[in-house]
Amino acid sequence: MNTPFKNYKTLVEYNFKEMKTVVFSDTKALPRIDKLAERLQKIAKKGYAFGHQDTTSYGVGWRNNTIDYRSDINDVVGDFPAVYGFDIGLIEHQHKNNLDDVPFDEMVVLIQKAHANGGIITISWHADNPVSKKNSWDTTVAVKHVLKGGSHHNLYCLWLSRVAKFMKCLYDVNGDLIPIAFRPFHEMNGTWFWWGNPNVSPAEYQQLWQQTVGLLRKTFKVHNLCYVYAPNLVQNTTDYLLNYPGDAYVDCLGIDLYQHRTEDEFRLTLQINLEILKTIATEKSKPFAITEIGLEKVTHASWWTNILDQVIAKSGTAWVLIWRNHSKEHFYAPFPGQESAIDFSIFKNQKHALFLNDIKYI
Ligand code: BMA
Repeated sequence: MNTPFKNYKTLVEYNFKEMKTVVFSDTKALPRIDKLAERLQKIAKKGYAFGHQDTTSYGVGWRNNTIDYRSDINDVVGDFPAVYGFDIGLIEHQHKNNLDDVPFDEMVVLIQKAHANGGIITISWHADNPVSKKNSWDTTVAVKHVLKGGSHHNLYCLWLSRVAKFMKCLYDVNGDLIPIAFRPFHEMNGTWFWWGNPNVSPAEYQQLWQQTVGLLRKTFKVHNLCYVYAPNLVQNTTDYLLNYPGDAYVDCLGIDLYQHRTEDEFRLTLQINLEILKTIATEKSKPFAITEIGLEKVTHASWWTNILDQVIAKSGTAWVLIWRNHSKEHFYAPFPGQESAIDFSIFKNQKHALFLNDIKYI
């Protein structure tokens, strides 16, 4: 193919010799959490773990019926994802279902099942705006009001206590808490969430993050979390670190980016963002991941091998999480018969693209 991107693989190759042993920031973290750090490091040496949001909750044309354990990914390639994304938006109100209508009690069972099978769990939180009580995309100024001393601080503590309660009920069959890669307040450099710039200053965002981690660890005694900081795509390392709350509060570096325009532009953006992540992660000795990615409706039949994998193979990324398969109008992963399904099978068979069976014993 006549493209200026043919050198991707050599450009992004990760030098593992530079990577020190990863230790997570919570000094009271359960042994399981340290195992997750080790695991992510081992995975990144072998390839990258493939993840999918809500993969077992629903897919195109079906919803979990609590009997059949299903995923569009498994329906297409006969193996499940290695990483399982869930979202706890609306847990703050003690709702029965999350913002995408997944019942929380069902989510707990699906998390337990994915963990028992050897999968890795990551959770995001599309929290409602604590001031307006509207959704995450309502940009009414809120962060300064939830910080200590603010008018909505107590309400925020209550909301966070409900997050803590959820995290602390995620037990496995042996009675051990399941390690969770928690990715709150993501895409904070975008304008669309109440916790995003410019609706919040970088200093306020950092305080929000530090306060959140502090409350979870000290007040609510949650020790099964690995904290993932995940901006939306950036231009350089300064941009990436603009809202960074500090090494003592972050365990893993993420990035969210979607293909909205041409393939060439997306490849380049992905390439640049991986270089940025790699530079910062090496310096900080933290694992890194592509925490959200996708091309809506996967309209490019060879997107998996020709675009995604071409850039991220051997990049050192611990995982890559494809966004959700809500319906035929809103999906990011193939389902049987979808136009990229054949390419997805080729992608799945690459040695470095790791699915559940490839990582379950790591
Ligand atoms: C967005 C969309 C929304 C969804 C939200 C949280 O990207 O998929 O439909 O509610 O994520 O999962």
